[in-house]
Amino acid sequence: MNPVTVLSGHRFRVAFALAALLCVAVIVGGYATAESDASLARSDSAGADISNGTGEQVVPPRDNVTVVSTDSTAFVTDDGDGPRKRAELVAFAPNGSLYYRNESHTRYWDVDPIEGTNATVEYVYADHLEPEDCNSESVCTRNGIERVNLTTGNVTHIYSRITPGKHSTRWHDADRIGEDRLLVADIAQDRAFVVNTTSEQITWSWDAQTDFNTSSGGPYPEDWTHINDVEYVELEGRETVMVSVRNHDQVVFVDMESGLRENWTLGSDGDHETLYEQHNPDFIPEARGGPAVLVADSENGRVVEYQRANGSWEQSWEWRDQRLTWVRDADRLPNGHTLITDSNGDRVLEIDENSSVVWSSTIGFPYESERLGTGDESAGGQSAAALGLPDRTPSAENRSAVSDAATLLPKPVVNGVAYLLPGWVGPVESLAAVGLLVVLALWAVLEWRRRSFEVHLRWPVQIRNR
Ligand SMILES: [Ca+2]
Ligand SMILES: [Ca+2]
Ligand SMILES: [Ca+2]
Ligand SMILES: [Ca+2]
Repeated sequence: MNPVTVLSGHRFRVAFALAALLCVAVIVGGYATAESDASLARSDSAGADISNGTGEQVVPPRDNVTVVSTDSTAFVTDDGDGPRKRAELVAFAPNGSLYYRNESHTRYWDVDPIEGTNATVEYVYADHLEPEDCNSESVCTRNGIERVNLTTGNVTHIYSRITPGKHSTRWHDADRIGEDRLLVADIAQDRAFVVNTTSEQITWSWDAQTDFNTSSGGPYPEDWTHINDVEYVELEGRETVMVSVRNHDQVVFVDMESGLRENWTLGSDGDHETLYEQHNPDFIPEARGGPAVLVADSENGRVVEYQRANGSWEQSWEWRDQRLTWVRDADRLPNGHTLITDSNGDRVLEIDENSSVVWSSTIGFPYESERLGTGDESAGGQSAAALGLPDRTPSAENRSAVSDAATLLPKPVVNGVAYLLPGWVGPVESLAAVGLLVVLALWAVLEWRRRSFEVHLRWPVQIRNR
């Protein structure tokens, strides 16, 4: 077709303006709905009465204390008003009131109950520091592990180290494996290590470069492996560390003496059918119906479980609903329920053995959650195969055309946009935001081409007039 026909007149402008308006309408509609939804005004406890469980109810009641660490989308340590702007460590009492709250750190990550205590946990935090506190010309991050008695509020320092920069250098997980031994997922240096917290000496480590090429995974060195979780497991009687190598879409098993056990690796780089930039895999041993691994399969927007059968991993369970977006934790509880942390869905929920939701709380940008009294992560739970858990995926009639369209976009794009935008922005609003950007960009390009075409038409005239 002649470009003049395509570009002439204002018809294309009307079409672009309508498309842009439609996108804006979806975004505004999403905001208005969220504003009118009182539950989205947060269980986030700002201003709530903190009186160890005797204050007003902020989440639905549930047995035992539930501890939630939350992430933050603030890129600097400044204060913000939005629930996703501020990271916090919160605990809810069985009656749904606030049991504990602290927001003194920039970010909160993995939180673990301490064995033999009622309500004491250890958690990983990150503090963004200014150059003057870093002895450097650029910013840095203090990554640390602290212990808190949620009842008394007494906080104890366990261990911390400073890493340069802030993006992709913040440790996400540490697991206690002895009286003075911590196993750390060192995202900054692409390794897992064990540190003696008394001597502060590193007694064991595994560097991902031992087994992975730097051309694999994410961009090296800025965010190569994104090792975000470690777990000490006994595999066939041998001391083993299970490592979540997020940017390689895999969970690996490292024998603490002989190194990587390749035939146990779950997933492979770029095989997004199996895992897609996962978080927080939990190992369920043979004694509890495994070997199985329960994983928050983040970019795939699902919780998934794999069962070891005949020397390989086979999918044994899958759970997702319309809202689940960028899930980052799932714990199998001793009663067969699963506690799920829906990060971009701003929610922590519990599903029962029929895969039905039995408890759900709206919480701004949670990273991980623990139900006290049920053991660390999935330590007391059985495998999906042993429990016969039914899969749950949204049926076609429960899906909208817009959310189906959202699934066609690259998942990291949708989740990335949702990560950057406020809490009321879900997949639909993210799609509209991306659509708006595309429409405006295309419009600009066409306007520019049209203008250069007109200039091109005028040139011969100008030359003739010389
Ligand atoms: Ca941990
Ligand atoms: Ca862990
Ligand atoms: Ca877990
Ligand atoms: Ca957990």
